[in-house]
Amino acid sequence: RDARMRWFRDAHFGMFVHWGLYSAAAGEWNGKDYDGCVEWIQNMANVPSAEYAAKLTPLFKPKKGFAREWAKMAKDAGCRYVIFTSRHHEGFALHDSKTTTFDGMDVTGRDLFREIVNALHEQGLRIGVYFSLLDWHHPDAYVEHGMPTPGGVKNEGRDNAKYVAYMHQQAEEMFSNYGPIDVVWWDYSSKEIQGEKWGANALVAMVKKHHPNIIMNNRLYAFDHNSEYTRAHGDLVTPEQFIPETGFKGMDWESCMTMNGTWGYSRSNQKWHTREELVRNMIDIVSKGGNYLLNVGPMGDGTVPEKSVALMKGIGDWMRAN
Ligand code: FUL
Repeated sequence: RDARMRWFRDAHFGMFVHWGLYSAAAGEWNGKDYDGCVEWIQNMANVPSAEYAAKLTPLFKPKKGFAREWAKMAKDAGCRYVIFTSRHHEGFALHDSKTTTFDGMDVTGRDLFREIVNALHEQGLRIGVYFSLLDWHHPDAYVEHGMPTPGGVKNEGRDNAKYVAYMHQQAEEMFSNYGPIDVVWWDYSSKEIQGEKWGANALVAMVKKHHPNIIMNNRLYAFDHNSEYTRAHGDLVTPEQFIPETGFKGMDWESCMTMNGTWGYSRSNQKWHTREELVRNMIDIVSKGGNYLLNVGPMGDGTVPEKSVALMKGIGDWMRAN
């Protein structure tokens, strides 16, 4: 494990990217504004998947070279790795999938996953794939036990095994067709739905077959940072929007945090942290042995908001000066 974790422990700083169809909604649905965490807009506005897809797919128009901009920005800021949302809870997958037409290739005519991976490789960055276990699009995905139900769908008649097979197939496409991948960031399990409900052992075996040295977060088997169960299964504890008092004994960890109040792009959310705050977070995290995974939420066309670009640049300047 030590050898496998070495690059990650030396990395200190990574960039998180939340980008999907929700980016094109920009935090607004039918004139109503949903302030924070707007990658959840389908859920918050309670939109059935068909309506969601019909409205957003025409608005989701990635500009040429968007991924190169991300990669260059991350590199200049001093990041060693980038983790991007290959599919978030909405279920829209960025790659070219044979399992569905709800994917990058069918919607935009481009393999967006490949564009991103290639751009990161060109900059010599390590690559992490965020992969949502939840899926608000697939008609058989589990929605009970406190899991969100956009559109008010019920679990009756849903065949979770069918969904799990589909989800595994999508994961295998991503982990077998795109060259080296360094981190897999599952998201997420609840108390009721975790581990084998996702077919976790087979999923992990598949990923490790393709990438024996991959680093895996703790959200597939559980979400409880302190449980033995979590610790036995993941390489990585993932405190979200906080910095632990003392780190996590015996585990590597990574604090993921936003620059404003949302992961996905919002036109209206302007509650930005200052560069000073972000630099202090970095110092705090790194001094306790963790990594700082700082998020940007590009717009529907892939453009990173100006304010985020400026903050990333500010961190890069600080990194070079220190
Ligand atoms: C959570 C997700 O539900 C959020 O939307 C976001 O992706 C965050 C990093 O993880 O579990």
